[in-house]
Amino acid sequence: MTNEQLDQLAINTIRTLSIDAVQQANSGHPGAPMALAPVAYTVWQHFLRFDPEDPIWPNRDRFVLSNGHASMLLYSLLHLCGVKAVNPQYETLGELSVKLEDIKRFRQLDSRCPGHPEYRWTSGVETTTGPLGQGVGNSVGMAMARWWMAQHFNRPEFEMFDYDVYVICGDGDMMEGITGEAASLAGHHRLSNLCWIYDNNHITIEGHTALAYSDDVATRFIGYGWNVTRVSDANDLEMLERALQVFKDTTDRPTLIIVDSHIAYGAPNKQDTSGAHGEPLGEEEVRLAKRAYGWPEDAKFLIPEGVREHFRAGMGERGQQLRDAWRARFEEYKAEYPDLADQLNRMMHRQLPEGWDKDLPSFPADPKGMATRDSSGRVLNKLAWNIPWLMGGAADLFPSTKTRLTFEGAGDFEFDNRGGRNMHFGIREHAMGAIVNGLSLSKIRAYGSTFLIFSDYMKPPIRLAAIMDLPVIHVFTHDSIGVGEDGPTHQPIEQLTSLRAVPGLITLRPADANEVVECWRFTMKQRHQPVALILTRQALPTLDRAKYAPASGVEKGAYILADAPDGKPAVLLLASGSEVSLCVQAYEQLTAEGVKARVVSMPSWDLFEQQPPEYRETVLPPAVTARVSVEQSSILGWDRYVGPHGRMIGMHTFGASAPLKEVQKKFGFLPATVVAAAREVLAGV
Ligand SMILES: Cc1ncc(C[n+]2csc(CCOP(=O)(O)OP(=O)(O)O)c2C)c(N)n1
Ligand SMILES: [Mg+2]
Repeated sequence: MTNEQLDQLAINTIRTLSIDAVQQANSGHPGAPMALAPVAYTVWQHFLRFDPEDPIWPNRDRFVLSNGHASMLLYSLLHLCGVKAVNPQYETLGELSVKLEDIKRFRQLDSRCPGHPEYRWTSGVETTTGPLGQGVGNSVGMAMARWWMAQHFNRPEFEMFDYDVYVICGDGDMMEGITGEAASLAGHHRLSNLCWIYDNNHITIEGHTALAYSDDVATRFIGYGWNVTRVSDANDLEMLERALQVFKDTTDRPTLIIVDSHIAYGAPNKQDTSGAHGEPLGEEEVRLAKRAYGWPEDAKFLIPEGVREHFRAGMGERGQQLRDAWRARFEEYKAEYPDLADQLNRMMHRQLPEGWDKDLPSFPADPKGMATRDSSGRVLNKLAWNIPWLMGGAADLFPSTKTRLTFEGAGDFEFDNRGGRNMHFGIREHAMGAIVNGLSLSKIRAYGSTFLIFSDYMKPPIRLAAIMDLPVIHVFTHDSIGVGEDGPTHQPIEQLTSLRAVPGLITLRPADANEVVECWRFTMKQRHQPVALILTRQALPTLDRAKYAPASGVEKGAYILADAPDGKPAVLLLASGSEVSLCVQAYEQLTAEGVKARVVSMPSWDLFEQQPPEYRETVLPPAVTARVSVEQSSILGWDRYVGPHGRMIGMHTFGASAPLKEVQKKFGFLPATVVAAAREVLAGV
């Protein structure tokens, strides 16, 4: 067989595997894989620097399928290229990541081929995609990470990082707003290692894109500062190669390749229709499509002889050689730069350097205290000093979120300073979330920050970080009506509740500066869990830890901060964050009046729920049913802790624009209100 024939055979194998898997599952999207098989084939076989034997080799090129509904395209490639599985300990296993059996069980329980590609479930999948726009967003973070790592790790004679990022995306990605944000930032940073391939097929679910879309995409991207090129036929391998070579040769801008394709290419009745998007072709159409490809019509899941070997000889050989050379270079690097090599090793295993928590501040008692955003800024700066790969930024709110790294040499990440560690995401919260995920997928310990109210603008990537077990850090300040004058548009009500509802996301709302230290300490130790740190704008008293319990209780999610003298309280006061000191004031008054009260600081419901029942019952004794919760947030969920006899002091409406003190008075966040509520629940028992 000639090479051209082998190319065609491989492409048609991708197509037919995809068709058969979707047909067998009776669910899925056959059209895009059929159309894009030659595109993905060209990228993988001729350009991608990826070793199937070692899919986590740090300098591998990344491939992101942003149109995740075309998942069978990726699964077919992973199988045919023989990509090996990696376990959670980052060890490569002998077995295939995607077995033919998995493809036959596409979209079935426990198959490595779920409906949409899932990072950490299927080795070789670089990020979880499906929610359109997220993959392209992630890719910008991956591309940025390469530049930072190159700047940090490369040395003369030792080019440790020079990887590229390839993305396939569709009309859906192009329409989503996040894509504009991400492309704008990528253009600004001149990320020349980033290549998006746009499947311009004019079809989405409802039909022709003309129903809702008439952008001039090329002009749009030229405006973003991208290099734009076109391939007018997705089946033209030569032109595809040429376009990809243009990308390789472009050193000052990211590249967009607009590829005109025919969804469900080869299916005589479904080609170019939305009917090929969301449902199987149907037995008869499958037969006709196979006939069009010159394929045996009745064969199912057929992998002709020579196809696997063809991939092996192409991308497999190239990847293995590059990876082996990199590993050998790394051995020399280790001898020459042992510190850097150690950093790289730890980073890739999501470990921390020795002494990562040295010199963390400890804050003396202070009734005036400070805002938790301020203590957080101080802790973060120490941590970042100790951990070279801890970095991130803000969505144009550095002065407010206090997340800027201010020590000498921290610098701003810019196209002419790729070693900078402060990232200016601009006013692009949604892209910031996706980019932080991309940085984290590249093993940078990344954070993003904005006002808590704008977490709503980046909810999808917050959720995806949790799905992917990424240890990203979200710093959300201005956490309540305590914001004051900015008013109801800027005062979060339901945001805290909604973050608490995300499975796997740990929400921490510290009560004072020393709890902030412990929250950060806890956060840094996470290897596979995202954390949201919820911080105040307004000053909070720094509690006297000689008098009250130490802040290390934070790690348990909730702890007894102040207790009845005999340890047998009649009433429990529960609060998080800024309302803890309010409860302490009420506690002091109640104690002076002879009422046996306990204050429980609850920075994290999530962590508290992970404690054994004995601990939880020690903190919240079931016999004590007189309980009051206090939080400047929606009360939703607090009933779980205060029970049917308790009282919840919280927000039932939006806030109001006024100075802090007046807002707190209007909504009842005063010691007197808490004391009165405590007396009421005690009387009711
Ligand atoms: C954020 C988001 N909104 C909606 C969907 C549902 N959805 C999945 S695919 C799709 C249409 C995508 O069209 P296109 O990207 O052109 O893919 P094609 O049909 O051409 O393969 C939609 C609306 C989604 N996955 N993500
Ligand atoms: Mg489309």
